[in-house]
Amino acid sequence: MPPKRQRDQAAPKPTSPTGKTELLGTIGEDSRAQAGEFLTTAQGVRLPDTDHSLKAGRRGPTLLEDFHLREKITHFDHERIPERVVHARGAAAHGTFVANGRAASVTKAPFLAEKGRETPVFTRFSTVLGSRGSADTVRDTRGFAVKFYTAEGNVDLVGNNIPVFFIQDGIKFPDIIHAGKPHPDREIPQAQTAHDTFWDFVTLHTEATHHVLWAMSDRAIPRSYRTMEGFGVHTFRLVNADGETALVKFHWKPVAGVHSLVWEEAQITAGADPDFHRRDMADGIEAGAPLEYDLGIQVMPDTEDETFEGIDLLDPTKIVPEELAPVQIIGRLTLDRNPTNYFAETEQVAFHTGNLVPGIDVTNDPLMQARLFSYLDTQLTRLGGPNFTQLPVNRPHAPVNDMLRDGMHQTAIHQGQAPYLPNSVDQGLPRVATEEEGAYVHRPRHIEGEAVRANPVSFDDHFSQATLFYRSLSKVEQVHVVEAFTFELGKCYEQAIKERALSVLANVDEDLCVAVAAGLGLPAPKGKPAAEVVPSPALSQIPPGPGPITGRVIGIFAGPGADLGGVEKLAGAIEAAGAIARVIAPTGGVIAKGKTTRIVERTLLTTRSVEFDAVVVAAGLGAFRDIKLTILLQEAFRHCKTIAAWGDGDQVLTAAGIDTTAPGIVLGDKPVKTFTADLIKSVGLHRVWERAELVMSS
Ligand code: HDD
Repeated sequence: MPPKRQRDQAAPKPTSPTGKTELLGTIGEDSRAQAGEFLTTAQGVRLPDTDHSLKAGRRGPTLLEDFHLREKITHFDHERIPERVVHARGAAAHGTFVANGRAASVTKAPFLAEKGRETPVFTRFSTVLGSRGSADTVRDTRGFAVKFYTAEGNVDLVGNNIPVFFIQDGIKFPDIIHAGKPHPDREIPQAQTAHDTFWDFVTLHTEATHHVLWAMSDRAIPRSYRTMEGFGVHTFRLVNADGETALVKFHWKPVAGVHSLVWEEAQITAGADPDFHRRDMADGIEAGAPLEYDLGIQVMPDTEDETFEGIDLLDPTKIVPEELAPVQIIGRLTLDRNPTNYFAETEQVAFHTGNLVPGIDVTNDPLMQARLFSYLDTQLTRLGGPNFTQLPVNRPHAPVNDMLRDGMHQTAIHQGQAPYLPNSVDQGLPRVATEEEGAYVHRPRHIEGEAVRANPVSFDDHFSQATLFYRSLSKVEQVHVVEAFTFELGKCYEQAIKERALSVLANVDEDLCVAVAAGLGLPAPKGKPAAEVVPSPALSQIPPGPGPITGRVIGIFAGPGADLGGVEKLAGAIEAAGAIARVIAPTGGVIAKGKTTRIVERTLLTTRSVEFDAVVVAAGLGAFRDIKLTILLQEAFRHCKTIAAWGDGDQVLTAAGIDTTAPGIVLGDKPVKTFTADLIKSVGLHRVWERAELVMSS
């Protein structure tokens, strides 16, 4: 019997022209890309050969007459479009949002308000700074952009995994991005903030401090998209059926919990598997483990001064602590379908913060206001003209009846003779709707004031919430922040920038400043950090107890002579818990013992510890020694991952220098129920943080 195919090894479904028409995403007949059995030109003419150009004799020059050669090369020459100016590196998935009805009191938007309403979505995750081909696991803010194809029109919630932003006014967006992108002379470093220009800007421009603290925390190196929070960042204004308004902040809460990599792991992964996050998402979905998030809202009264508990709700560098305004869950997002074609969907999807439906309105947050201009504008360059809303992935599921005509890449064949209103030629149609008929009617609001280039005075507080964030973290998370600052500033060349950064940190927290200064070998300046803050426990991501292990990857080291029955049993238990079991062996192929066989999915040469959330050594390999296995186990130990072994597998651990009495080491005679339960529980805690001090001082 052939060995059974492992779940994560499922081959991608064929998308090539094999005679069947492949439709793009959820889109209709007219978006057919490939059809028929034969290879053809773009004009549909069948081709006899696509490997040889038409030449004057076998050794002769190529003829201009060769229409197939010219078409093939010309099309290839124009395959690329400009990458996004920010968030160029991304991966996406299709799914569904289901509302639970609890938002009905604050919004009339049916996709949020109606219990049980299902809305198709397309979600793209991204890093901000790196180019399209950069690594996934760099230290950076992550984009979390969701397109809801609602029955009333498309809504885009274009958020990040960090709830605040570097700047309070969108006019400074080019400045922060120019500072964060690689230096313009040599175009290095790629996809990271550990360089002079970034730190130059954020230390001269202290409103960035709060976001910088988040960026130096574990939040900026998520374990996966599955374990990442998302935030709408700005305060939105929701409008209910009675016309009442509320000020609201959006949160995506991952069902799998909020978890991160550790820094060394993130760095190794950037080399060993630059596609780590996109692979993890695609493999998880393919293995039947969809990504799930609850959508929550913090609801604040829409008062004249637009503040809540002293927090200016128009300031995007501020959060509202969850303890002051609890996050109320209003629905669930499930991402369960991989895109069919990366370019057509993930690359061409165009988000826009101004894509809204009745029931959701914007506020005067000056960052949000600038974004309302930028997103539509950028697509004109990126997607080559004004008709990108006709691309299958951008097309609304609601009926579209606009008066927009012609332009580059027009693919619609518009009917009628009067693309203007009022008209009589087309019987006055289409007509405008009333609010009752679903029109987006902007709420009348009183606006008055002098034209000034200035901020509200409350925007001047740049440090108190940075202090709140740092002091709300657990000890181990604080150590990670200290290490991140020390690493990043240690990569700067300019002494003055490091010193300025320390003077900023002195205003955040004295201990933080002293620890970073010590790492840099510089004196710690004195500042004026907030004396007392009430910590917000919700800001720490250490889980209070074991969570689900859906989509986690557990490596089982086996090989010739291993207890294969045990491997099968353990793999079954891991998969039953929603995780992925991968067998690692010294060489590839199939391991067989008696009638049991198992495909080797990774060899010691093709893998690295960073691929796994936990590593288990099977019985039967007690005498096995290999430096690559030693490194794998030591890295897993250092990164505070669960390590397990049964039978004589513990000898392999000891030989690798692993202290088998340390926390998070699961040992047993056989992979029986208690063994697997302990393993799953330990992985559910994400990391064995009790081990942190041990590995930090080793
Ligand atoms: Fe932005 C892309 C999120 C501020 C201008 N932004 C972009 C994407 C995300 C965000 C997730 C990628 C969307 C995708 O996957 O295609 N941006 C944010 C958040 C911000 C923010 C959460 C602050 C709260 N952005 C921001 C400002 C400006 C822009 C202040 C300009 C004034 N953002 C853009 C852009 C991009 C973009 C240039 C590049 C590609 C695109 O829009 O489609 O328009």
